[in-house]
Amino acid sequence: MRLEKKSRIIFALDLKDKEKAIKACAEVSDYIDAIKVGYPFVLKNGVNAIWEIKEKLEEENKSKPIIADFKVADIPEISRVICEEAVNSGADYVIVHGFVGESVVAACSEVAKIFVVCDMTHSNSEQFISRHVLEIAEIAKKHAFGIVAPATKEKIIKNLRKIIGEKTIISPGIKAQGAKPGAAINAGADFEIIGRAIYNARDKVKAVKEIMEEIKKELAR
Ligand code: BMP
Repeated sequence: MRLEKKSRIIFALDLKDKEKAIKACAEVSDYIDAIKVGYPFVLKNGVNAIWEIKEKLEEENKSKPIIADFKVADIPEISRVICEEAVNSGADYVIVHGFVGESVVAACSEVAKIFVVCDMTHSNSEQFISRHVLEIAEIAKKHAFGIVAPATKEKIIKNLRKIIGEKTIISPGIKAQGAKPGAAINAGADFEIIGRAIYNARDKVKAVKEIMEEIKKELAR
């Protein structure tokens, strides 16, 4: 399923409780462009639970692309198998680490549409991955559908956009990690990945609608 730019919000689903997670997806699905499913959900409920999200959304005519956030970082042969299994489990896209090198990224890209993590949002990312962000982006440019870039580092997003051209940039770090909704898009990202600020809200629809407004205002600045 294709990733289309509408609200430009990707819902980061890191809830462990399956019923709550699936309900949250159904509730906000009219206001999001994709769902990024992370380890907390998959390790708790099994990878086949991704199909349950898909089925629920299909039933309600609200299907969205699924991004499996497995941050794949194994040797090429095993990374390829992980990506294949993610696709067999219903993922439309798979997130892969770039720091492990080009052979891993290339192997994954043969079996899945991948996003490559080029840098990370947490401050300690400076210790290792951030030092190689531009080199990782060069690898992603050759093999990936897109990249993951930190909304907490707008200058890095600007630089990454120059390297990767038209490829898709998805950016986490909004609200709960300090970045303002819309700031990453203004810096060159295509989508903003948002989890806790939506799924921890008592009224999730209200929360996502407010974020949409904040993004609109930021983009109009
Ligand atoms: P939240 O909006 O709750 O902070 O969630 C952010 C999501 O993005 C989480 O699923 C996290 O695993 C992911 N993420 C991140 O926060 N920083 C990164 O550098 C890379 C990520 O994938």
